[in-house]
Amino acid sequence: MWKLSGFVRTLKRFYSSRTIFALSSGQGKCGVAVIRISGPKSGEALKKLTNMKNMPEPRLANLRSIRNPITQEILDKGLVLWFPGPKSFTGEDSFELHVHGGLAVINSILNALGTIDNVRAAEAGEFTKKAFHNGKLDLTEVEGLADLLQAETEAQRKQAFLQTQGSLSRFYNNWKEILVKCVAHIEAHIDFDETETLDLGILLGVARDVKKLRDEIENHLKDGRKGETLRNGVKTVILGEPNVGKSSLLNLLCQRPAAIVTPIEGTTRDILEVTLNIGGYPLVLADTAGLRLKTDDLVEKEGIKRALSMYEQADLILLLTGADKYSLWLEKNPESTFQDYLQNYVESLKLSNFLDKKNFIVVLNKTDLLPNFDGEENLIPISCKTEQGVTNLVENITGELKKLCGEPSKEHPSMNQIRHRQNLINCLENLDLFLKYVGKTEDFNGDMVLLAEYLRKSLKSLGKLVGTVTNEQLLDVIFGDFCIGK
Ligand SMILES: Nc1nc2c(ncn2[C@@H]2O[C@H](COP(=O)(O)OP(=O)(O)O)[C@@H](O)[C@H]2O)c(=O)[nH]1
Ligand SMILES: [Mg+2]
Repeated sequence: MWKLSGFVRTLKRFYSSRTIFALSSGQGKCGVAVIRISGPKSGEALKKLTNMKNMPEPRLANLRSIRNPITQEILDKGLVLWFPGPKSFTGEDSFELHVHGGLAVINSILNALGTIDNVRAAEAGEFTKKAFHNGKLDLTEVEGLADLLQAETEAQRKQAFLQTQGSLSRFYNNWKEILVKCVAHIEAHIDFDETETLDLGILLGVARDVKKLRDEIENHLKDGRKGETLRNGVKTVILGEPNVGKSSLLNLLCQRPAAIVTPIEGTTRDILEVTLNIGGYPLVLADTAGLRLKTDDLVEKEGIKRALSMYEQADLILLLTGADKYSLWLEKNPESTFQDYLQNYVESLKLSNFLDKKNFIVVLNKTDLLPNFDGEENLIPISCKTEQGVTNLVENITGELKKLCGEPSKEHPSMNQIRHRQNLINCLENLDLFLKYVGKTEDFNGDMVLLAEYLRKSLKSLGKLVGTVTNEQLLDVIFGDFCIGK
């Protein structure tokens, strides 16, 4: 055990010994650029760049000339902000320069910083890595920060922001504390109770806590689909027979002619994907080849195969049909309902078990061709041509997205990465092994050492989740997601 903490200490020393700098604002010309410096040499670097005798007041902006420390040439005039550790993002001494955002200005200042001994350019995510090693952020908060930088919609921003504020980490640390107590109770028993009879009361209490915890984790895992779906975007596929207006609908929803629309059947072959923001939720919308059974065209056949495979993977399905086709069918089958038509339609498209799927919206397009259409339950009438009904469709899609992604909240944060899922499943498995081994607690006479081992393994999974148990490979993956300067 202490070998590991020795390793962590070495790592910490390694990371905190370096002083790094980077452009933290975006690349390219801009009004103001922010350059960040962090590490033990920060104070010295600041003095060298500004010729200040004393350190400026912490966290207050100072307007200063910024110089090349060797030539003393003034490179720009800008704001200097001094953040002495530990009250800084990284937990170390650090400062920011807010300078003019021209490329030559930025380069001259980065070059000037590079002339200072033991100060070097940062790698991607290195500032955040320092913050992690200095205990400013745990691993789920680091991931939240990476997601916050990537977030494209309001709901994603909310989930990521809450995570940076410790919504998940509070959850997991609370579970960790419960488990630590359970382990302590069992281990105390092993240490002191070798000869005496087992205190069943203690074991009963621990088993009860473990049972409650495993149920909570199981619930959290179920709910986690929502967080994952929100983080990755809701995979949505438009399906239907050829020429019902699938590509027209995609174009309408993304407000640009992304897909080719023609009256020729079989126009769309490849899957065409666009990412949209609908009601603050991320929608990854796929247009597909029209489903028809009889085609000799090899390319179209492959397109249909791909459409059917999207059908299997999608979170949400928009099933499209045409008002012209529906009215023809009504003429032939005057007694039937839309439900009958739908049944027949999905069978003819070979969409197996469609009506058993939970998340689909049936859309009747081209209602402009059917002026007397009264509407039906469970179907959204639209016309891509006149745009009638599209607002209603978007509202319905938003409703589905809310169901699929949930509404991020501090009280019920959702796990949202495979890494979270794996560690929680490992934790759950060991808790279940514990409970199985305890069996009927009233007549337990098994091995306490083994029990403690199961709990310790679950605890280790939670440790991996928040980052108290870690390895460099995993950290490289997580911090590799950041850009330089963060
Ligand atoms: N009248 C009418 N025609 C439409 C409507 N939506 C699409 N179309 C036409 O139907 C044809 C097929 O459209 P397209 O989007 O390519 O269908 P897809 O094969 O399902 O992708 C094109 O000629 C479109 O202009 C609509 O709402 N009303
Ligand atoms: Mg098409």
